[in-house]
Amino acid sequence: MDAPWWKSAVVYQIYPRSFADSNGDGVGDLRGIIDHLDHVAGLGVDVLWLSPVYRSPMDDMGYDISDYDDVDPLFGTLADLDELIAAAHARGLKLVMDLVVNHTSDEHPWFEESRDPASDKRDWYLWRPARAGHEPGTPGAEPTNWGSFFGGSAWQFDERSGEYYLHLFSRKQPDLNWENPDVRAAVYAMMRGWVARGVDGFRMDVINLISKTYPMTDGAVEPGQSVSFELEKVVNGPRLIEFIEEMNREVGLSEKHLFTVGEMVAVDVAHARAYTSARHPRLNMVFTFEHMSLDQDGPDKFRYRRVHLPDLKRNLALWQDGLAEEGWNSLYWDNHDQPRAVSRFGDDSPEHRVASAKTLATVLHLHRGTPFVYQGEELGMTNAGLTRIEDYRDIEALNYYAEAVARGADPADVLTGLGHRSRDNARTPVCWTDGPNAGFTTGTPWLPVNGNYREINAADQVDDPASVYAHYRRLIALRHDLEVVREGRFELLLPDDERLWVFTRRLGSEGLLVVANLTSGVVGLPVAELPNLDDAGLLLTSLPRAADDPQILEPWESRVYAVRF
Ligand code: TEU
Repeated sequence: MDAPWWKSAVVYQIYPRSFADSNGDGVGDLRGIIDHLDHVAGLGVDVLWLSPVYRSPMDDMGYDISDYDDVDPLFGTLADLDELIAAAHARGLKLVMDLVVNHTSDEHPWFEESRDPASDKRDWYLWRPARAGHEPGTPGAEPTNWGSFFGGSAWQFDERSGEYYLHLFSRKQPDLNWENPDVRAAVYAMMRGWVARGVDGFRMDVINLISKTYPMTDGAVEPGQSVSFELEKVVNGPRLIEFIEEMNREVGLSEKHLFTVGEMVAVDVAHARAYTSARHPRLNMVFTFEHMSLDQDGPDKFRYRRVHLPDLKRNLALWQDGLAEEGWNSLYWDNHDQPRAVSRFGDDSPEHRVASAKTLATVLHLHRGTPFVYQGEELGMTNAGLTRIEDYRDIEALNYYAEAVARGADPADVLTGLGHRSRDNARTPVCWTDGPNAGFTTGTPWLPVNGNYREINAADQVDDPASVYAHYRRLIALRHDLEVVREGRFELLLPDDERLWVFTRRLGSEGLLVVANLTSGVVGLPVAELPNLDDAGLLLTSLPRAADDPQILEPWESRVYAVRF
């Protein structure tokens, strides 16, 4: 049987708010995407994933949806979306929508009805009375001690009925009750509508939170915290697989060869194998967070430390091995929730920025799985460089700052943490040109344009064979051209080396050797420990020319060789 199409695909993520603004209101929109589609198609990617463009009060920048069937006027109209779908298809690109169905906005009509205890939608959300023996609405009366991902309790008191509703994210994102079959039917009907409109699949937001574990009970509280973040209480609930299979069947996801990636918090390799096994009609792949937490210093998300390279290499290798026989990996460094990889794992100084962006791309794209490229990553865009709290827009960052400062933290320290790890790092506008506002908007950008846009912009890179953009194009072409990139067995070499990232891919007697220097200094290659390089063919290098001495790697240099085993 032929491998499914998505196993050779590369996905490009668009965060519409920050991609390109066509009407001067400072916010990116659908027409802006249509205008810049050739930039994306030019990379050679196969799939576009659009972060949410549905109607939304934008409390969480569109991940709080008040109408699943319409486009928010900020982004344009349904007709614009139809045009984008057609324009993408005309270029051979598939288009995947974000599916945010763990929660809705509190301004969704379903929730507005649900607020009325007598309504037949009351049970569409998770309403609970106050903790026994407590006065409703008073501190400590929350039904459980769970914390929200965005700070504070995960329960919001509603005066009218004297009950609380669950919101694992902001209080404007109430969780849906997936136990209720009417909720599930409404979600599947909505999905079928989008498929009929021409979309080619879904990226499923926090999909492993939809099945809750009942009864809901208190979780463990870490020292220094007032609420519980015991994720096991809220992830991978007992009906998750049933719901995913039901969704697959009801929408025809597998049957229609649609693309599915499930974002999954706190998922391990064994879970991922079960969710993505080809033996069942579930999901094509999942996003894991494990490699994204290795540079977090302790339990506080905003405490950054430089990653220990062996940890990062080993984690990716663990997933490669774990899903080698069954299941499938997604591969990503950047998305709209993560700081920029070149700043966190690379070296974003002017001297090493280009080389480190290329080398991070090389190692990731030569793993087995489906690579995701987040807008601006293909240009080597860096962290935002925001230094004032007034410049942040993300609810997570703003809530964290307010809470930390109220607790007595030094505001300067808090800003340092946000500077490393906040989600706004990846949300600054795409830099298109070295002109005003980097060509993103003629108005005032909703989030400041990165100060280095004169050095890092698309106009400079698209036709420059030495650019980060050109390097991504070559990596994507290599995946399309070579079966060994798609299917070859992965083996990590020199796992303990703190400077080099070295691995092989192997398909029969054919193979690849990838060698990469993950430091800003020169490093010698321990050739005696590697496959024979004498008759190896150099397929790709991060340098503009072949190396003078093959046994030496320049700072952040990487090479891909064709080798025979
Ligand atoms: O993110 C889920 C998620 O858990 C994280 O990536 C989140 O950003 C982080 O844990 C907060 O500390 C998804 C979306 O990608 C994100 O943008 C949304 O805010 C979130 O779900 C809620 O819909």
